[in-house]
Amino acid sequence: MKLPVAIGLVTLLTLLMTAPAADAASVVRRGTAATPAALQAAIDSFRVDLGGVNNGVGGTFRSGRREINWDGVPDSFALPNNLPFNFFNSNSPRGVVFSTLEAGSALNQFMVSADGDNPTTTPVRFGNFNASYATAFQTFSAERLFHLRGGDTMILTFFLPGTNIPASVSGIGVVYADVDASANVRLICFDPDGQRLVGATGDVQNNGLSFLGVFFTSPEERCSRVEIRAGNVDLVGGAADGTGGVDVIALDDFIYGEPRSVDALLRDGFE
Ligand SMILES: [Ca+2]
Ligand SMILES: [Ca+2]
Ligand SMILES: [Ca+2]
Repeated sequence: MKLPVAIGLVTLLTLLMTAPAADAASVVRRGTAATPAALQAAIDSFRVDLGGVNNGVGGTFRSGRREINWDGVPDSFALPNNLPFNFFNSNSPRGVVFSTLEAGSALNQFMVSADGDNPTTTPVRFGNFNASYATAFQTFSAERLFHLRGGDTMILTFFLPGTNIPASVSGIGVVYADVDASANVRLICFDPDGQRLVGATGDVQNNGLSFLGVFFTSPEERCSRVEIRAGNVDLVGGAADGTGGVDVIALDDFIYGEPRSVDALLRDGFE
């Protein structure tokens, strides 16, 4: 009668040894601030977490990071116009492509807020949807913000910049504007096999800025797909923030590790 127990124990040990170590090597960083200047230290610290330098636009590198602050997007791709889903792998290649979870008329549609001297005099900081948004939202980097159309959750997938070769990153951090409830800000990273590696919620800062970042300390854990939640309503609907449980949240700077292909990682021995 002892044999089945022994086999069961061996099976259990085998399962424990082979089961994926969820979140084992992930680190979550959070920060909040009433002003952009007060958030700077958290941003700089995350840049150090990722290591290397900002690799800018195009090319491919063994280390470093990419950043998107939306501020260089031309008026023609900012509100009232849409931002193409592949703008940051085509127009300005930084190895990331956007998609949405929600079906319908706004599927895979994205928008960058208007700047102060745009040709259609569209209000800044999404004030075109509801005048109160321009007060609730401030920028970390002036003067554009970002959000998807028709929903609160979007997906990022990574490629070698300017190509269709799938890639993964060592981590990602996002700046959020006007987080009123922690559950309305969320980052989830999935590995190239579609397995969820880590999920995290953000910190509240009404009318201010919140930072939420995740990165992996093990070079064998890589994030190829990121799910980002920002708010609990459709920004386009114009619902007033703070009334009836409505929490609109805008996105500012994205900071993520250099997108690298599986082949490149194998070649480098996961360096
Ligand atoms: Ca910005
Ligand atoms: Ca608010
Ligand atoms: Ca809000």
